[in-house]
Amino acid sequence: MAEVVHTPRVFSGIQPSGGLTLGNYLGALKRFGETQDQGEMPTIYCIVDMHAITVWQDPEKLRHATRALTAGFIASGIDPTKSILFNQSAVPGHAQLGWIFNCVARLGWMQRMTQFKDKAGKNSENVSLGLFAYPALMAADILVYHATHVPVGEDQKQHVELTRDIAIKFNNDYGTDFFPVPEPVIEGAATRVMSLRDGTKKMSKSDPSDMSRINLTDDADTIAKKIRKAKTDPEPLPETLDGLEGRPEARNLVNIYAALSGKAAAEVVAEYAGQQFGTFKPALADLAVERLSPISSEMSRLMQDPAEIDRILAHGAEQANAIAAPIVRRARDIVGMVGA
Ligand code: AQP
Repeated sequence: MAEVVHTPRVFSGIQPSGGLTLGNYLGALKRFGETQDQGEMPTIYCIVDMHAITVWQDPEKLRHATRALTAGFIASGIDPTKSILFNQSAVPGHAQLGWIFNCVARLGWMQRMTQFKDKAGKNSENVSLGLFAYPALMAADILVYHATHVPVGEDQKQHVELTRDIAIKFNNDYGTDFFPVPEPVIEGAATRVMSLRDGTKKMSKSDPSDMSRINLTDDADTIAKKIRKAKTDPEPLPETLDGLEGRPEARNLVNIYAALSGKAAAEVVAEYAGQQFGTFKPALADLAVERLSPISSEMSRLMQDPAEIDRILAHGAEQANAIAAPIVRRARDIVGMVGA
């Protein structure tokens, strides 16, 4: 069979499962905007509300978080006239293809997903079926647009790899090359931003401790306080990156500084070599406030007009659906389903 060359296209999403964190910004949003501005490939960005409800969400809070996340995308540089920006549940193709992929993915594959194990913990009998099936829906999110490039943080690498397995199995099972096999794009100095309280745990919007993360909506004083109280060790900063070996909290703060300043982590370490955290932390706090406060004020401005946010999402959903609908139609046809 001649190999089909798929047109490069970027897709990624974020869950409205809470407020945006510095981890979401550095691992995802900042890079989404840069990819859009490079203009090499069409960019499709999604607020994945169907993923959010895999764990209980208060309906009013979910509505608010969806709009706030949309404001966060725009405030971080995603321009709805350049990228398609919409919420997942407004485009039926995600659920339609998600079901087909539930029937392609194997139970054993899903059981190996570390994020499910982490989120379910000891309570795996009691979590939703949706949480278990999440990665198959994520595969549909990506492949319903024939996306070839998926910018994500390190924590989502395994799910994109599963998407590749699903695309390959679908193509093999049905003797086709209909679906592209997408690549995870994991780049930058902060592909895994860690909790400010525990350098071995990822910074997460659903962490019960607000002190563990910097929220994009935190004001300058809160950002400075969280950085000042961030866990570190008593050693000064080393001369080279090797000196951060076994010092996860110190490494995390250096990575955050590097990602926010656009410098390499090695440069940051060289600049602050021999200095104590009492000097480094205020410098990091100033940098974080400088970078994040314009985003936070733009988010508040946008949130004053929720109807405009809804219009942006509706327009994005229309554009997304125009790409997804023919792909779903063809996938259904390949599988043997009839009808419009
Ligand atoms: N700490 C992080 N460092 C770097 N990247 C991160 N991302 C999330 N946390 C970090 C990236 O942000 C994108 C959106 O993630 P998501 O909302 O879909 O789900 P998540 O990865 O599970 O993020 P959270 O904040 O931890 O959400 P909850 O707490 O609801 O599970 C992805 O590209 C992710 O890699």
